[in-house]
Amino acid sequence: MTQQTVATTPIAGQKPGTSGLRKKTRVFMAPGYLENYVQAIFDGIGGVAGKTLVIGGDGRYFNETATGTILAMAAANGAARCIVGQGGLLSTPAASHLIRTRGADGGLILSASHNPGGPDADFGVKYNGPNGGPAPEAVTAAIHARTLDITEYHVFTGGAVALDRLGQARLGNMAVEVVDPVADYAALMEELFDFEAISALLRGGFRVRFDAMHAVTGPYAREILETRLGAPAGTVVNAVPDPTFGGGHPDPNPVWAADLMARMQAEDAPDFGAASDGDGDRNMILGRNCYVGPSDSLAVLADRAHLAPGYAGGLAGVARSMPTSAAADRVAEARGMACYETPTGWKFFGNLLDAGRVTLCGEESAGTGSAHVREKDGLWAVLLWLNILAVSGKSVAGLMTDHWARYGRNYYSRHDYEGVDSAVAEAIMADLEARLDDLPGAQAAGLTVARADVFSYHDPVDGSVATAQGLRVFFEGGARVVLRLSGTGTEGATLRLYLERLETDAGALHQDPQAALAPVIAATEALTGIAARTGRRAPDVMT
Ligand code: VG1
Ligand code: CO
Repeated sequence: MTQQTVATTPIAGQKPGTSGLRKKTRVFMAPGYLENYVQAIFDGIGGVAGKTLVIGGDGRYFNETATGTILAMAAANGAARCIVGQGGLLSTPAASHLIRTRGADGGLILSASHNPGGPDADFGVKYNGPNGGPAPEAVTAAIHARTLDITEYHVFTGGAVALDRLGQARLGNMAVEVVDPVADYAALMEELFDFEAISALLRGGFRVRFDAMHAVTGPYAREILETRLGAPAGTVVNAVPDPTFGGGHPDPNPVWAADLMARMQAEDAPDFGAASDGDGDRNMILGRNCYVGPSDSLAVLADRAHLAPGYAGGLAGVARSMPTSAAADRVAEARGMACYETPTGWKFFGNLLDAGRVTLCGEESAGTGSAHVREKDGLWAVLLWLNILAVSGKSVAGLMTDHWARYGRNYYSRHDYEGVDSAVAEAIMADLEARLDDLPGAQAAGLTVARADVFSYHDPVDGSVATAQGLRVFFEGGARVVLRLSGTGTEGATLRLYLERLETDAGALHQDPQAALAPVIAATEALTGIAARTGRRAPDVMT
């Protein structure tokens, strides 16, 4: 017997969140747990018999073992072929590209993204469909439904594939192709960007520091920035994927990339700094003494993407998640482009991209991407920035100053309260939601509420509706706050506040965002009592 069918029973809590299923690594490692969920995915998508799947992950602890298990299960479930990154590695955008370019039926990506890795940290599994994008809501609902009535899973036991060896192999009747995780992705980047211009910039002494945060983008950034574009060796730091990401959070924000932040403020700071997350889909952009907020980054890229060859024909439109600032909307309006507002999570951009309605998408959570794949893409954003800097001849700070002078500045910050008692977090949300209809006209710390609602999204392409996507309070004068609970955490609840205020007075464009947002922050506290109810004096993370 080279194949086993193992009896299993539904396991509580296998409900995919914003981006696949995330749990503590030890939960995934418990006997039969990963298998139970992977079989639910296979069953939920109508089986994998005869199908081609792409498989890979961000290199975190348990990645390689899980890759082997998934291959064995794909073989036992009759898949025709699996394309897997060498060593089980694939960044999320590279996996998306491989699904598309190889015409695969879908893929499984092993990652908990920016969450830490290790036996006591986090692991995750997400399923992407044939367009290369995260499974839409209807598919995750089918997968979840299957987790509730699953009775058995199938696994091939007649051998394993050496994941370190490039080339063709077999697992029972299934073909396995172990590919270089970087090659196809790097070729795509060469098509989209002006490598000659970027290379001339880098050889001309423009200094870059890219922090891969011990995660999956190390090999990608080394190949593209150092080998193909000629940046000096050492431009990419923390470049070797490590199962525990060096013990840190591979989260490109000012808190977790503090070392890069400090270097970009030093006297001999490089001209450009960037970082990416665990699975390579997020990005942080920095200039000397200049942090570019993700919402602003989306707006600048939307304004100037045409400077890169892949976007020379202009953009069909731009989409942003609802909590992302409206900076991109102002660019879209000025340039006569379509503009869409979607719920949090990349899956909601898929239909707009597939229908050709938008070319660029972004989220305030450090995600930017385009129609080149169906995921957000950290290195892509870095290369588009470098392309724009090379062609415009400006500094990062210079581009931001120009941008705000032209469009005004959407002061923006996200405040996260992490590991909050779930009941407390849910009560804060429920209490505010119950009062939304009464809020218009109410005073809060000197601001007046103009309107308040629960965001729901009507997909203009397939007509599907997503409800309960966050609470919004708009104030007179244009400021707003959004509240929502995270769908990617593994412990307690994470309460997110998204704060925004537009400033068009040229004399007031260079304040610290926290100071500029102080009235909105005070009004939010007055409306919700978060500090008192959580016992926290300040948010855990401010971006
Ligand atoms: C977070 C972000 C969201 C992002 C998601 C997945 O979700 O807010 O914008 O799409 O992570 O990103 P939540 O539900 O925790 O707010 V990644 O880089 O984790 O795939
Ligand atoms: Co990620």
